Amino acid sequence: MRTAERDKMVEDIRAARPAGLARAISLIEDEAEGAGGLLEALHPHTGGAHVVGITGPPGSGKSTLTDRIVKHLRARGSTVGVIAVDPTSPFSGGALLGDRTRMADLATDKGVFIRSMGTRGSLGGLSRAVYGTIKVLEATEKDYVIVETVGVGQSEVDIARVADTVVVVFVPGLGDDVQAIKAGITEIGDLLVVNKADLPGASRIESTLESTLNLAPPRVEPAPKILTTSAERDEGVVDLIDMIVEHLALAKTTGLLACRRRMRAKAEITAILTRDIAKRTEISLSEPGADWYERLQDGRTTPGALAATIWRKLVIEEYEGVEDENSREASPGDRRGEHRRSHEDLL
Ligand SMILES: Nc1nc2c(ncn2[C@@H]2O[C@H](COP(=O)(O)OP(=O)(O)OP(=O)(O)O)[C@@H](O)[C@H]2O)c(=O)[nH]1
Ligand SMILES: [Mg+2]
Repeated sequence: MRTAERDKMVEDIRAARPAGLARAISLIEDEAEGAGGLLEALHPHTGGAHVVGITGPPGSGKSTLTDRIVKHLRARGSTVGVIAVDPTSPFSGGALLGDRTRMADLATDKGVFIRSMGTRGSLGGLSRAVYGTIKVLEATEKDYVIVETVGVGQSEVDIARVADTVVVVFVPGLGDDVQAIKAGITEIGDLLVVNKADLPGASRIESTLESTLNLAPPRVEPAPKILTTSAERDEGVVDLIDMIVEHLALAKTTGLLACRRRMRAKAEITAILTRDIAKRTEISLSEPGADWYERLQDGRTTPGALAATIWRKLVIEEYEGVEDENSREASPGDRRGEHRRSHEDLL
């Protein structure tokens, strides 16, 4: 991607132009050429949003709750970005019809941007796309970025890595005990919401959560808070928002926020490296005529020696010309992007 093209994209994002935003997010999702450079260019404009993760079992009312939260936040004059992640969907780019329809009345509001995302490839790919999309939305100066993920195993943990505040949604009637304890969910949540409080069984799950928390080993972070909502009836939602705001304020003073942000940055750096190493390994080992397996078989090389060769190639071809932080100049250029292009020319 040329510098002028990238600058235009950054400008579109900064001005929150929906078409520009959608294009930038697609670029990031596809890990297309120029995506790395764009993220580098956006980096100085990030960090200003309160990132809220909302996770919980399928059908627990996360989207309904998010919709309500967005409306209340808009009424308060705040701007909001929403990333709805559906790990079961192979589609992306807003293909989740249910979420779209539900939030249709928000679609014309310029202070809101909603994006649905499927996983496509690996879970690692998903979190990379989510980090990138959060950055894009932060660069539009959204006050809040809400990341909604279905709680199926790893995604709950992943969300904890990206969010400043994690809301875990529970519902009556889904096998209360299993639900509460599963995946140590009470360990990752800052706020535990029992939604569908209009249905029978809500108070039972509330007390199950309380006793689970009482039995849980003490943690460094403040103990999660429990509250009930009925997203459908818009009950308890304002209290939830107040608690989300309160959580951030407390996290700022206690250093928890810095800790979460540090974790997010660390995961992002790891994701960049993991992707590049995997890519370089794939390229090296599938080169036409590559005889590494034969050499391995007859003892001329070892897996460790092959790994070292791949590592050197990575450093020379992928990162050559990318300044490390010691020699980096003040202006963040598109060296990564430029480099990627020359790297691709080599292939
Ligand atoms: N009775 C009741 N139903 C609710 C409430 N909140 C949501 N629902 C209903 O529960 C169903 C699922 O709601 P969603 O908001 O789509 O749930 P979700 O967690 O986003 O679902 P997935 O994204 O598919 O995991 C819908 O039919 C909602 O109308 C609530 O507070 N009470
Ligand atoms: Mg949903």
